[in-house]
Amino acid sequence: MTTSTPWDRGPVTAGPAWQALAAHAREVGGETIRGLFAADHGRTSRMTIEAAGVHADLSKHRATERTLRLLVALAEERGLPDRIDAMVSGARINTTENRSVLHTALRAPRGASLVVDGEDVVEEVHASLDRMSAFAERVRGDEWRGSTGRPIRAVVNIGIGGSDLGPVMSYRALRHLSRRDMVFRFVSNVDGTDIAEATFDLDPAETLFIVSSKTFTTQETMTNAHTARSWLRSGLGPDADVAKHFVAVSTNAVEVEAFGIDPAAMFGFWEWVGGRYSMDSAIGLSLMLAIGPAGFRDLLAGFHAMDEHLRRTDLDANLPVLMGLLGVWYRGFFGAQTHVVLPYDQYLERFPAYLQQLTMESNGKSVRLDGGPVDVDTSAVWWGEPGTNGQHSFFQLLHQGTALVPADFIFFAQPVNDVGDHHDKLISNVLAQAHVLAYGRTADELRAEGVPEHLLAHKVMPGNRPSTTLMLDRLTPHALGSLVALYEHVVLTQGVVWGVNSFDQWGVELGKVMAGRLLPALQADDVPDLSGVDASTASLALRYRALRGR
Ligand code: G6Q
Repeated sequence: MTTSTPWDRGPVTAGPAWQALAAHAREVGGETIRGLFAADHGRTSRMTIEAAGVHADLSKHRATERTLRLLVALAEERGLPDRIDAMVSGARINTTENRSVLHTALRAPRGASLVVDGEDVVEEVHASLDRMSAFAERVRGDEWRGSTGRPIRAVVNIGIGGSDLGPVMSYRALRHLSRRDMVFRFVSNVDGTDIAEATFDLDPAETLFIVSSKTFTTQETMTNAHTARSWLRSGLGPDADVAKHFVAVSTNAVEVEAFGIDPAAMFGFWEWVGGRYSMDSAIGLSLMLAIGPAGFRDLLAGFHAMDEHLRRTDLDANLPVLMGLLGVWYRGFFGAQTHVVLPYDQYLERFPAYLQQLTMESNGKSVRLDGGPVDVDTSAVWWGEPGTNGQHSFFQLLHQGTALVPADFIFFAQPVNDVGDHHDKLISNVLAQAHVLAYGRTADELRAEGVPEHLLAHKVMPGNRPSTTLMLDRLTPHALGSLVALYEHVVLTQGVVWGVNSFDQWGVELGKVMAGRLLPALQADDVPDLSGVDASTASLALRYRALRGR
């Protein structure tokens, strides 16, 4: 049964915009990127957009200006402008959880105001930022000390999913700005190896744990938090004041207190911040400890600049909207199953992993807002690795494989580490890859280069493989904020077109319930209760028990 919401637009293929795109795709399907450049010398300047410090070249796409116009018409038909307004003004667009979606309020400037349910959320955000900043200054200034009086030199964030990926990605991205006399670690996996390796060389007297969990009930995080407490007690002695080594980031004060963390050492946020949209809330406390409050505010300013671009720019010049729509184009009309993100910057090593959650947990859906089935393919599988490493592994498939994989190249003009001519070499590689993907190499060109006939077929590079190039000046907190917000809004755009709720994640629940049922069966002293479990799973569970001597 379907239930209507104010934002339902029904099946996307039923509208004229999708039909127009389908006809257009048949017309331009045979065009090549080479051909498009040859026919239009002004293409690059017209298909390049500046947005919040991001210089984006969209000209290496299998798209004409008419394609973009038709895609924009689709976004309009699906109600994207209304949904952007609804989101930023606090409407409950996360309909299945009856929640507002207000991550844009997390980076609204001080003095702005947004009243939702009688509360000025921007005021609350800044009050929270002020508390975080004061705490960060105390730790960084050696005022907050451990139970033995020693200053904090190691910070360990314990969290998972949205409470881990943002903190670890952003710390790795900005670690050149971090306190180099402190170490920062991130523990997420319930596999004991994660916390064991994160703590093995740390001194408990100098270690602060941040338990980051919106719900404060997540199995992995609570298990790791309890283990961290035992590790502290065994290192510092049973009478140590472990409270000096723990703070919490959560929306659940009751559970935080039940764990034994003083609510005064809890940094709150709000139910309208989704986990994968939370790195700029108090969930970013570990990053603030690393780079300082001023750096964190610069990050927020970068997010806000991209939010402003989204809100104030016409759809046909709106970078996140156009990038999102190009993704819809390849997914809907070219059968592209995956999308690769290739940062040519070692500091962005976890950026693809961060985007995997943002994109796939948001839009990996097959049901529309009204409960009806989606009628087109939704989220691509997102993946990626920093360049140039990927060039020596999976780029072969990008260049000559049978799959069409749209790519995003990301790089910074200024190196953080200006070592010899490394940076020029790095940038020559990123430019070369995007060019070669687009243009390829024909048999005639290879012949002219003297390639023998028997190798021609093997060496032909088909080209015509689309990419976006994103160039930024320098990897600052501001630049990182703009980039993350860019992709948040790409996700929003795609979710609105496909008609799904990008802000829930019901698909992750059943596995948690099942693990909760299996755990007692794995641990039972006597005959395990495996009723209701399939034969294969039961057999594996019994074999596991036998190998563990149970
Ligand atoms: C993100 C998801 C999910 C969540 C984790 C951790 O959007 O909801 O990844 O962040 O499951 O949840 P807690 O923060 O509640 O521990």
